Parts: sequence; C-alpha cells; structure tokens
Amino acid sequence: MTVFTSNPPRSLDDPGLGDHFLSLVGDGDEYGAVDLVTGLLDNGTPAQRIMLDLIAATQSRVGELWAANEWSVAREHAATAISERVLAAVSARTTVRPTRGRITVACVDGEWHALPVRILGEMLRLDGWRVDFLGANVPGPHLVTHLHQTGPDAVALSCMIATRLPRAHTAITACRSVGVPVIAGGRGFGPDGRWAQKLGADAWAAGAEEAVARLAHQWPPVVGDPYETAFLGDDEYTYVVRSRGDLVRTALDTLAATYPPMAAYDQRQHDATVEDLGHIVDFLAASLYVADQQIFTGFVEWTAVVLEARGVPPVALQVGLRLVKDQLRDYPAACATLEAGLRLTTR
Ligand code: B12
Repeated sequence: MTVFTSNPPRSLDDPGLGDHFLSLVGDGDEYGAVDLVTGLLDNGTPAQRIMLDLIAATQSRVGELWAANEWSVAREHAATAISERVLAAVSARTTVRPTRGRITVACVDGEWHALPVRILGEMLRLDGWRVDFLGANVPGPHLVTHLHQTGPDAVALSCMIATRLPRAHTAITACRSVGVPVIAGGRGFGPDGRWAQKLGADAWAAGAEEAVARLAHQWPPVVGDPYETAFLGDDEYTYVVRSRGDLVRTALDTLAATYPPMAAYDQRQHDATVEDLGHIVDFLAASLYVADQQIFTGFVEWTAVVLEARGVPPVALQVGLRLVKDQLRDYPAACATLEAGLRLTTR
C-alpha cells in the first residue's frame, strides 16, 4: 500500500489513494483524512469528485469489509463518523449562492443511512439549489409540516433498506398530495428504482450525479394523480406487520425447544437471533407490500453471505425461514415468498 507521508496526494488518480484514505478512516485518523481532502481541494480537485470518488467509494468498501466480518460494527461506525466529518470539511470549503429553487432532502421514517443522501444534498447545493437537509429518520407528518413551512420545488427522499418501503410510500403520497413532487433514490428502491415507480415517486435516480442532472434539466416532472398509487398492501401484509412480535417470539420459543445448542447461547448470540428473525419478518412484509418476491429473495441471498462470513451454517437461515413460514400457513403469498427464499438456501 502507498503511504503518503512526505508527498501528499495531488489528485484522485494517484495510485493507492483510495487504500490510503480507507486506512485513515479505518484507523480513526480524522485529522489525516481531513488533511488529505484539503490537499486535494487545494490542488484543484472538484469537490463533487472527492465526495463521490473518494468518500462514497470508501464507504462502499467499508460496507464490504463489514459484510465480510473483517471490520467490526464499531469500526464501521467510527469510519462513517470520519467520512461525515470529511464531507463537512469539503462543504465548508465550497460556497455556492443558490440560483435554482429550494429542495428538501430527507431519509424516510426509520432510515438511518444519512450519509448517502447528505452527499446528494451537498452535490445539489454545489449545483445552485437551496437545500434543506433533514437527515435520518424523518417521520412523514413532520416532513409535510416542513413542506408547508418552506414550500420547496422538490423533495429528495432516500430509502437505503427495503424494509422502509411502506413508510416511503406514506411519505411519497403525502408529499405529492400537498403538490410537491418527489425524486426518490437509494438502494432500498430496488436495482433500477422499480419500487420507487410502484410507490408513485415522480422520478428516481441511481446516484447523486444522475439526480443533479435530472433536477437541472427535467424538473418539474409531469405529475400524475397522486392518489393513483396511494393504495398498496393487502390483508396478508397487514397481518404480518401486526403479528410481528408474536411471529418472532414464537419462532424463538420453538427454536429454543428444538435446537439444543441454543441453550448455550450468550446474550449477544440471543440478540443476534432475535434481530435476524425480525429481519425475516420485516423483509417479508416489505415484499408483500409491493407484491414483489425479489425484495425477499434479495434479502435471503445477502443474509446468507453475511452469515457465512460469520461462520453461521446455512441451515440456521433455513430454520429461521421455516419457523416463520410454519406460522403463516393460511397466508398463501407469504408462504410462497418464504418458500422462494427457502429454495435459495437449499441450492
Ligand atoms: C454506514 C452504514 C450504516 C450506518 C449509517 C450511518 C450514516 N450516518 O449514514 C448505520 C450503522 C446506521 C447502518 C445501519 C444499518 N445498516 Co447499513 N450500511 C452502511 C454502509 C457501510 C455505508 C452506507 C454509505 O454511506 N454508503 C455510501 C453511499 C454514498 O453509497 P451509495 O449507496 O452509492 O450512495 C448513492 C445512492 O445511494 C444514491 N442515493 C441515496 N439516497 C438517495 C436519495 C435520492 C433522492 C437520490 C436521487 C439518490 C440517493 O446517491 C448516493 C450518492 O451517489 C452500507 C454499505 C454500502 N455499500 O453502502 C451499509 C448497508 C447499506 N447497511 C446495511 C444494513 C443491513 C444495515 C442494518 C439493517 C444493519 C443492522 N443489522 O442493524 C442497519 C439498518 C438501519 C436502518 N434502519 O436504516 C446493508 C443493506 C443490505 C440490504 N439488503 O439492503 C448495507 C448495504 C451493508 C451490506 N453490505 O450489507 N448502516
């Protein structure tokens, strides 16, 4: 790995720069990381490129290292905090007076991934928008109050994890019903944003750069009837959401009674099992809500990789899926979805 001690990096093309920045955020070297980007800015690197090609790209690598169990959750949290600090340092060095309209940038209710959409907010600010950045976890009613108070031209809504899609739908419907069009983004809306369309978003963009272009050249969009896509979710979805606590508890009790090694679980293993079962139910509910099994099968594929990296045998995921399925015999769509997930674990 290149270590830039005496020769500070001059451009994003310097070999080893990405590795070096990753090691700085991974070692908690906040000042080193800020110095590095300050040097890049001084050498004329555009702030947008630093945000996307360095900060965002490094965060994706942090995610891979966490998923592979090479980095602990604490190390990922610390690295993310430094990325946020670096982003703030880049922002502080760039002033652009607003020349376009006003835009509200927010995460949906229950969505804690604020950094990706913060990068979007900064990119929009640099493109001349007046940005109101509301950050993580914005409940729908508060979002609407904010729209009434500020009258923006658009809402940029982020959903990074598909379990938040029902809440995203509520927010999209509420924004559109007060006449503010929504651009959606974040991996939670699906590989090509297909669920954003289903939930009635006026536009979707894969990343910040695409969103900046879309908002500059294709805004306001042609807005359809906000109530056309207002109703999703059926009896099965409602049942699964309402019974979440019971589904997880019963699965846990059955597991404890039928899987002797669980008796030796420590608190951490017990909590992880509760969390995993909760994820099964939450992704199932989201899948039923938008009537697309891919949300669930994608979750199963991803979880299998994460568990494997932690030495958990594939049978554990199978057992979890079966324990939830056994409780949902009267719900055909839920059973079919869980079965599709089970098939993936037995391949
Ligand atoms: C840091 C992080 C966290 C932090 C977030 C802190 C913060 N302040 O942001 C914390 C610890 C809170 C967290 C929590 C969780 N996380 Co997390 N997290 C990450 C991580 C490592 C980095 C996120 C990031 O900053 N990415 C960098 C950004 C810049 O990348 P990007 O997605 O390309 O960004 C672009 C687009 O998303 C888009 N975009 C985003 N929003 C919007 C909005 C609009 C309008 C538009 C147009 C575009 C747009 O524009 C961005 C810029 O170009 C990712 C890994 C990853 N690869 O992203 C996992 C990841 C997203 N997390 C994941 C998971 C599972 C979780 C948890 C469920 C973990 C847990 N067991 O609790 C929770 C869920 C919390 C919740 N309810 O939200 C998974 C999601 C997997 C899946 N199946 O969906 C990932 C992918 C990790 C992994 N490899 O498995 N996480």
